[in-house]
Amino acid sequence: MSEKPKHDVRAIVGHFQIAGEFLEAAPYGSGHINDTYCVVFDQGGTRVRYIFQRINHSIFKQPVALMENVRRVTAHLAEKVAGEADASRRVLTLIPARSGAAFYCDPVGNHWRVYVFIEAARGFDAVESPAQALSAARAFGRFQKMLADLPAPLLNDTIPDFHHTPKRFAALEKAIAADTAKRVALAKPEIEFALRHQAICSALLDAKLPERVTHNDTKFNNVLLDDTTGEGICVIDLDTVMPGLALYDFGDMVRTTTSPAKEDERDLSKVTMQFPMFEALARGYLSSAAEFLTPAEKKFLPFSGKLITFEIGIRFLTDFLAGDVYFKVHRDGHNLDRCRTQFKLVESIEQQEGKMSQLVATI
Ligand code: ADP
Ligand code: GN1
Ligand code: MG
Repeated sequence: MSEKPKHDVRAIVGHFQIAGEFLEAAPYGSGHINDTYCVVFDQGGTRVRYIFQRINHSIFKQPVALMENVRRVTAHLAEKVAGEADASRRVLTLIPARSGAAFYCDPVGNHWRVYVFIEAARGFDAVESPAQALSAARAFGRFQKMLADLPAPLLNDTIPDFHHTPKRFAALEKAIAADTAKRVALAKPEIEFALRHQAICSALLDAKLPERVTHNDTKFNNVLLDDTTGEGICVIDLDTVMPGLALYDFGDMVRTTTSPAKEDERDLSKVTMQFPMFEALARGYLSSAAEFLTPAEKKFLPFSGKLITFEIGIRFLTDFLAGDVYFKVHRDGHNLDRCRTQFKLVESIEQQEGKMSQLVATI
């Protein structure tokens, strides 16, 4: 806990219904969007940790509507897991603000929320074994299953057209034309790769698949794995839970949970779609989701991996060209490095897509 907090978290803590004395706060995790802090309290002589988050409101334009989603989703999931062993580690628990609301809005307009810290579990930035892939996919499939009967109304769209790949492509074309940061010349091969793949963008939308409640950001580090059992104990990062396609979630699992390399790896020889990881993902996901998926959804599982990897690749490229305005970056060229790993992975999936489809047909 050495890094200096960007915000005065000490000034925020008193606005939440937390007992005990504030001890310390430090930036936490490796998310690209929100500002996350681990905050420690002394409660009757025991150190108790909480997760404090400042919602990035330049990305999530309606934090109040977002928190309404999070409140409904966490309450629904809590009902589903009630009575199970370890229930309080299986779903995020919001700590209410002193006002009773699910968040606190500070004097400068930042929206803060607090979660119970899920102890004895952790997220990983890169997958290490097929057993981990299986656990993660099973947890995300179960997450979709538990939310299938979320009572009406529909959840709010926290980012409209989040996985509308053709619109993401149009945004890339606009960024190329504008060349705001004068970086187009630095990304010629990547731009050519993107243009060559435009034809795949609309395939999932054209397939007229059913809309469901989906997570939409099923990156491997958005599920916490139990330290002892390895089970995918808790799905986190609920900001983008909203109506979507089941395949957006499976696709992002393939993107983040098949390559041994981190998302920003510079040595592209390390980036590859490992077939045993894909097999574990497909088996894990189908162990929870087979009962509600349609045959068409199942058929598109391998393709969704290629498409979502391509989609996030063009988002990184767009952000690089726009001057790094969306994703947090920690070095020069960070978004371009991330784009390169995505496109390398797309190629690797392309080479194995036939085999991946054959496998899925046997499960
Ligand atoms: P972002 O949207 O920026 O990715 P996340 O909600 O994923 O933010 O949180 C960032 C990191 O904080 C996660 O990757 C995870 O390591 C950690 N984290 C988030 N919520 C919890 C929690 N309730 N318990 C323990 N760790 C958490
Ligand atoms: C962001 O919040 P985080 O870091 O889990 C992004 C995802 C991208 C991902 C790429 C709201 O996810 O869409 O796939 O980075 N979240 C948002 O790593 O844009
Ligand atoms: Mg996250």
